[in-house]
Amino acid sequence: MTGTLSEEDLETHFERTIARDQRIEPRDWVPEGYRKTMVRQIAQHAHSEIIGMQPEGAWITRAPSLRRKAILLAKVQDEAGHGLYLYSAAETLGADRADLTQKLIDGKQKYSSIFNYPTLSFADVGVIGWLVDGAAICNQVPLCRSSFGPYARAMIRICKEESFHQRQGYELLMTMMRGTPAQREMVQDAVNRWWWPSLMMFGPPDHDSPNTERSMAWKIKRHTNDELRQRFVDMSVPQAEALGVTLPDPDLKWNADRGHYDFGEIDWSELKRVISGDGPCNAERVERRRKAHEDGAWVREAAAAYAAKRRESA
Ligand code: BYC
Repeated sequence: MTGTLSEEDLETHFERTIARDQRIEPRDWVPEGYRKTMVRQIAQHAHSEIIGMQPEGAWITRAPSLRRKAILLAKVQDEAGHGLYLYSAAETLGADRADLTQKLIDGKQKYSSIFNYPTLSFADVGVIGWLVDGAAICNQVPLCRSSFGPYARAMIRICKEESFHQRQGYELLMTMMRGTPAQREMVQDAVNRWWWPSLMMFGPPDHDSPNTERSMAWKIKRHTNDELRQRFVDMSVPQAEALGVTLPDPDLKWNADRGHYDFGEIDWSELKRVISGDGPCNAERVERRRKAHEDGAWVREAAAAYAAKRRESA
């Protein structure tokens, strides 16, 4: 079918599909720029889910009760599942999973800046659930309407699981806030450390975001980085009040004219530093991923050998 159509016809068909708000599917012709952008975003997202297992995974052996351990194990396993759906979505665009993993390990592809910060106390597990998963939901709910079908569908399931993650984090923090003064201090300290990095998860400000315009035109992104960041701030302030913690921003205040909370200037040089590999835990995170990949080589080889044997005997 595509063989009989010119590149121009294919391009027109693609643009019309986007304009009608219909989904692009793996069988459809797409411009090379769209394919590259989608692979870039999906791969970064998949890498974030996989690397994102590390900061919380570090607390599985130190969880304070069997209940907390079971919850944390389930959550970290969910993140692995999200990574796997996303790598599968990238494969529908012709990307190769082994190649993507290699690019992550070689520092040629990015993952979310947020996972380059250390988890210093168990309160961090709660704050990651509340703020980091909360920011992820804010960013990802609109991606359920993203123009690329396999990505949008993966997002629906991921968002459902992220909602559970966010609630478990908030419930953990509520419990700690009802505890001793030392526990309340731990929560406040974790909020102080994670608030600003959570705002950075939404990416650079719109005037410094080279990909937004194109991705919005292709309906990959439905909102700009700043729009989603504002939504997250507006959502988080009443949640912080209900929890009884202070968000570490003296400029945070309701602006009746805008109908939004104003907030302080984000340290964009920190985001740049962390993205470029120089955050507090970048080297450790990538090294751990490299080792896990190498240690798992025998499993991949065994699975491939078994599949080949099955094919031969079929
Ligand atoms: N960190 O032009 P821009 C989770 C990069 S995991 C690192 O605005 P775009 C969870 C950006 O990629 C959820 N890099 O880009 C897991 C671009 O670089 P390149 C993770 C960042 O794509 C475990 C450059 O900066 N979520 O929830 O239009 C436990 C310029 O940016 C960051 C996703 O992956 C950053 N924060 O917009 C718990 C969401 N920000 O590639 C929880 C999917 C920007 O041009 N991704 N960069 O070299 C997106 O929605 C978009 O890609 C972004 C960036 C909003 C992140």
